[in-house]
Amino acid sequence: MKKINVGIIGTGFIGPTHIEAIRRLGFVEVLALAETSQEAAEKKAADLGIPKAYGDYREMLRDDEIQVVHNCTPNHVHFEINKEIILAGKHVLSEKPLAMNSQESAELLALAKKQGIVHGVNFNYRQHASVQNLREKIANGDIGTVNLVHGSYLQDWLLYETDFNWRLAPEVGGKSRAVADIGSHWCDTVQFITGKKIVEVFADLATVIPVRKKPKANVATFGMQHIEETEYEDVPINTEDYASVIVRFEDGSRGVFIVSQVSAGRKNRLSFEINGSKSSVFWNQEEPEKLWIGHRDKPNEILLADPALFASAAQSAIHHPGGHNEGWPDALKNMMFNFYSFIRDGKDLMKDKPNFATFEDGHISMSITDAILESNEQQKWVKVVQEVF
Ligand code: SOE
Repeated sequence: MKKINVGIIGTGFIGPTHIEAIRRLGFVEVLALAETSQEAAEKKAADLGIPKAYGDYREMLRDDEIQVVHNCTPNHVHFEINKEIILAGKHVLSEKPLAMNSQESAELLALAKKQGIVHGVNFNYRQHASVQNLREKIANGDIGTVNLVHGSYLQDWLLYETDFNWRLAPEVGGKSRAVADIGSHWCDTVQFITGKKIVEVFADLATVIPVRKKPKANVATFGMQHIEETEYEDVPINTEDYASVIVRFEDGSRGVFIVSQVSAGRKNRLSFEINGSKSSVFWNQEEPEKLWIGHRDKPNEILLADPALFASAAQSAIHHPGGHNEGWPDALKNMMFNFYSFIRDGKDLMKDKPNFATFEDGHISMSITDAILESNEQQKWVKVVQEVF
């Protein structure tokens, strides 16, 4: 079988993780990458063992051998590049956020539908085996009616004033930082699991570190910089380190979450508890194999991920017998498998249901982020504009 050929734009923190996940599939080839200069592209291509290197992504979009393009660039260029990928007639897998606001994401969704290409957005946390299994459990009524959904997404890689990254600057990262960057994952994951949309929000955002010391050199996402080793300048920060958000779901059920990138010891802790009318569940991305199940009338349980104990619809998300741990890279591989098998099998997003997040989900996510920003500014409840084009 001829492999599906892929080109990757952007090779910072996330691009190489896409490449690794794709390589585990076997039926997809990373044929090319694009960087901001020919020199940088050639160096990365040599490091990562990729045949073609482009110093201009537009040239890569003209390469007829490439069928799918991944947009792994910084947020401020997502919109423009996604648009060009779609107009070039390639399938697209974009990093979130899809664009800088929901007007732009609506435009992308409409364009992607018009062009009839396959579009995906990398909401990878819904691809954890335990998350897929939990969705089935909830759909089967195992925990009863979902009444409450609460949790947080906490990180510590921006804890110190000397921590700096392009995500902090609104002109590059976007007007919202912690909410768009990680709150978006929380919302996508809980909406996926419960099957319910967030329709209204009330938000309080804060910039815990209002002035940061920006190193003269670039620092990669999750990169550490030690102040004594570098020159820096003081930079005022206008994007949020922290948010607390109260949410209402479409069926009237309630929830609340906080996001923070300044919580020492929390590396990438997306967690949620769901309280149903029969029982509760709790899951934490830092220990993705464990699902806590809480009862009122009998002892609580821990379900360790195991194919023998999973719902049949979640079997394809788990690849090893229980105790052979799967984690973040495996969830990303599941994302890639679901996206690429959809393309390989000639499926069509207008007819077939995908098991991955599409630009529709990316647009919903942008609408929630916009509503959160508006709520924070106006200190009132704001409805999420949910129309899908
Ligand atoms: C940085 O906060 C980041 O890399 C996010 O951008 C990702 O979406 C998340 O998966 C991990 O943290």
